[in-house]
Amino acid sequence: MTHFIFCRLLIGFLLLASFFSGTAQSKKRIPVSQPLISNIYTADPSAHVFNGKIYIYPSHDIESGIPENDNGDHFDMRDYHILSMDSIGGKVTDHGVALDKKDIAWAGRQLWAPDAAYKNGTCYLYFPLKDKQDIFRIGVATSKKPTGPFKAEPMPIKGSYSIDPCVFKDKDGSYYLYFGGIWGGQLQRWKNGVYDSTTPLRKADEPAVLPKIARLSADMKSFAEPVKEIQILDENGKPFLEANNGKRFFEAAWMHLYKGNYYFSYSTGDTHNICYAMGDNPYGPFTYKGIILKPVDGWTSHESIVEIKDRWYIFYHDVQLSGKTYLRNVKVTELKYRKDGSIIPVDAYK
Ligand code: FUB
Repeated sequence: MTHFIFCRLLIGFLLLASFFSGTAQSKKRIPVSQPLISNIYTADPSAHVFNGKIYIYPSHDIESGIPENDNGDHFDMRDYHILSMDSIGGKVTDHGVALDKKDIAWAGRQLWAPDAAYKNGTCYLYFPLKDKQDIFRIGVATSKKPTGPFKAEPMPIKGSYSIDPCVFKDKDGSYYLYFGGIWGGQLQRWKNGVYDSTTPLRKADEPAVLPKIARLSADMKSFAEPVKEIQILDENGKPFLEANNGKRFFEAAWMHLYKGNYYFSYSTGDTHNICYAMGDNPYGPFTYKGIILKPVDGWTSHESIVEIKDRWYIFYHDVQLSGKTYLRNVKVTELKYRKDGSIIPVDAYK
């Protein structure tokens, strides 16, 4: 009798388990795009067209074995690989290790989201990395080829801090570096150029922390001016408070020009949106306009937006290959604008 009851219970348990796993599967979202490569994990794709070819500068995710926390210690990346392709949908080439942490004199840990510019036959790779005091700085490395190998400058860019550099070439040929990220990106710990590791995150009723910008010098290796703050305003011209975490800046700055207007895009981090705000010059202020990319699978979201052969694309990442927040894969899908210049939000899943 006991055996009979045990068998009935076991069958019941198995039926319940299969019901719930079926439900979970039916909730799995169907991606609109596939990972660009699957031989390594990649994230934070900064895409550019240099001399008619598409280059992608991503983070290279690895299994570090470090437990996950809000500072992102588990994102302990150690090198960069550059990807290239001749056209969207074409073959993607992984060019191997382009820069290794062991070759950066000031390196502490964590090579996070990079970006690159190509000027007068030299490619400049901008990268965030913690120094030996565990403070994020931004370094620059150069190569004659967009795919590297890159040689890092002996010191980080003077006056640089935090993460997620985005290098932008303006209409007049000037280059600007946008940067910053809160939480693990440490931006909340900086005040007037001074770092304080004990500074807490902003409270809900305090103004949100803002991204930073500096024009680059002609040699692309230093700031040509003091770092400035970028204002992101709501539709009433008011800065966002920290409480408005569905719209305020978190990380992943990107700038692109469309029909003469400046589109500053970014991730809202803990609410997982990629948003944009518009302005009429590189410094802003920028007025919030809406969501570009709805939350993707995984915790982080990070975009780049680029025009390729008269069409616009958003490069992004999710965790389709691994299901793990820190082992991501880069993707691309088309981006469309309405006639009034607003962006039609992208859903990365059907
Ligand atoms: O890849 C590490 C960090 O995760 C990046 O710097 C952020 O933008 C987020 O994607």
